Amino acid sequence: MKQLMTGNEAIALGAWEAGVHVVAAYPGTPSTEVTENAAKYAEIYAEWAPNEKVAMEVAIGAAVSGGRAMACMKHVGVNVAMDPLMTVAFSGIKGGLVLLTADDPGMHSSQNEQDNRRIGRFAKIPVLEPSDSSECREFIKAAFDISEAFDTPVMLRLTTRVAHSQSLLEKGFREEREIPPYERDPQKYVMAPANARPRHIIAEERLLKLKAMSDESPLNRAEIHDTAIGVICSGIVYQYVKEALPEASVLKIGLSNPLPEKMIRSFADSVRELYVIEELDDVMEEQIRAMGIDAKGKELFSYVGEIFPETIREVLLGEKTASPYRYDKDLVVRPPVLCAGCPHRGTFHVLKKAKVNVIGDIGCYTLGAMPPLAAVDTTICMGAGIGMTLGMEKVHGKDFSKKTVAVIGDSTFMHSGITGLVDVFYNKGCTTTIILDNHITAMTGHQQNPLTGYTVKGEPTNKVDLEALVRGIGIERVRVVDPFDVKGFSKILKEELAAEEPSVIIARRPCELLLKGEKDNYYIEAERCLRCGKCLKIGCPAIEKTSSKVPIIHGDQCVGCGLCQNVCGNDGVIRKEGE
Ligand SMILES: Cc1ncc(C[n+]2csc(CCOP(=O)(O)OP(=O)(O)O)c2C)c(N)n1
Repeated sequence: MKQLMTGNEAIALGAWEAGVHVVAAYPGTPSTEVTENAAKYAEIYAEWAPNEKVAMEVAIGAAVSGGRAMACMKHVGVNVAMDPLMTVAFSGIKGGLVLLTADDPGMHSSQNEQDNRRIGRFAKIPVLEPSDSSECREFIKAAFDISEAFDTPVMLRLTTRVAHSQSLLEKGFREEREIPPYERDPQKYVMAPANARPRHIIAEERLLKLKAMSDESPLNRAEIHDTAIGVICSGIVYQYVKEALPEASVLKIGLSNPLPEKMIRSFADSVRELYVIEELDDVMEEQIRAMGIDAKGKELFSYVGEIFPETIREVLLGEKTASPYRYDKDLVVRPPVLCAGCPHRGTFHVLKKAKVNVIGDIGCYTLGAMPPLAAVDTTICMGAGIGMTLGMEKVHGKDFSKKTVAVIGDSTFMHSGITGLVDVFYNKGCTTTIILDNHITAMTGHQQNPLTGYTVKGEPTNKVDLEALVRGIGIERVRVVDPFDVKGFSKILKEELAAEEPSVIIARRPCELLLKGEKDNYYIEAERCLRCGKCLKIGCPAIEKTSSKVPIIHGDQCVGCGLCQNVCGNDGVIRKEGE
């Protein structure tokens, strides 16, 4: 029976059908659902690793010992996994190894946009780019086959639109694969210089063989129609080209590294005007021009953001059509906000009141940068905040640290915050780090992490003891606070900022969406309201400013967290009796 599936669901299905044994990942939009869906198959061992590097290493171990394995991550996750990736690209594997990268042109939910096809080329490994869900499922199988045939890790690159859009496909059967007994092969896998040098030569030779294969591969195909315009494209752009230019000839590239040179030459010869249309970087165009082929690309299309069918029609045919994807004129702008009842709101209220510099990190708490809280100074990448705070201290002195905090979520701390804290301790910083422990990886949709006590399959597991971990590093000043206890938190913050030693404050309260809190608990009494606007300054979406200056608490949104009552200067916020 045919069913609609997202690209991410289709990857999980294809991997299951391909007999994959291990899927290791760290969440990150738009890749997360691959692992969540893979975890539903009993035959697959799936895990959330603490970060992408570890996920990659788990997958490498599984593949080097003969299993089929996949590591999944968003584009920036590959930056974290690059170290093992660059060397396993030399050593090769035994069972198939696929690195799934989900890139995010347009930065729908990312801190940057980067074209990971470049990383595939840099690592000298094959890169496959499906253009819909059905291809996601077919390409993942092809990726495992190529991986084993050429003894190489393979990158499967999705973009947001392929990962999250749906198309029809039919579920097949799993091809069970026997796991061979483990065999030692230190010459291949101990990448000391003497062994790594010959492996580099092998990797270069492999690339030549892959190039020859690319020219024969059904993953690449020429669709010759009207030869006035010929377009070379890959991934989702193929769908856009078909929609925008149904008559044009198209060279659809499914295996984009290494490119099929012969195929490209013959396609170029058969069309009058040749265009290379690609989102983000000119990865194919650069190589095609280096072949001496005259093609137009980035002089017409941007290096920035997504390309749409309308863009293609406008650029190539001069037809201006309203893009259905640009909503700016028709819709009210709704900036992202922390949810009603979000524990992070309490933390940022306290930090704002204390007038401290907040060196932030990535998670829901990045939204503490939005007005009216506007409390966060920096957000660079996961885990960056603690090290950055130490760097600032080393430039501006200890007094600077006494009015500065690093703020990091529980999942992010486990991902890449621990080593920053080790640096603070080792190099005698006095930074105060606030770990926002909301018991979940909230931003990407509630994934488990090493502090939650559950696996990706929802099974109970070992739970890292956060306080013991921090103390184990050597931090002696460890305090736990409730982020909604404004007075208590403010007092502890003052004490820890004043300390000459490094300290950690754990702001602990579960994500409101885990609690599914009670509704409609509070209201504002006009007689007691000072009309001071303090309750509005916490930026709760349940509280609305009114013309009478007495704000209203919307019962359908209030979850009864009580933070507005804590910040009210005159007991004007009242809890409803009997609820
Ligand atoms: C290297 C990298 N991997 C993954 C992501 C996606 N991502 C952003 S923040 C985050 C974790 C947020 O969880 P946590 O730190 O617990 O904060 P919360 O959202 O729960 O407040 C993830 C997975 C990313 N931006 N960068």
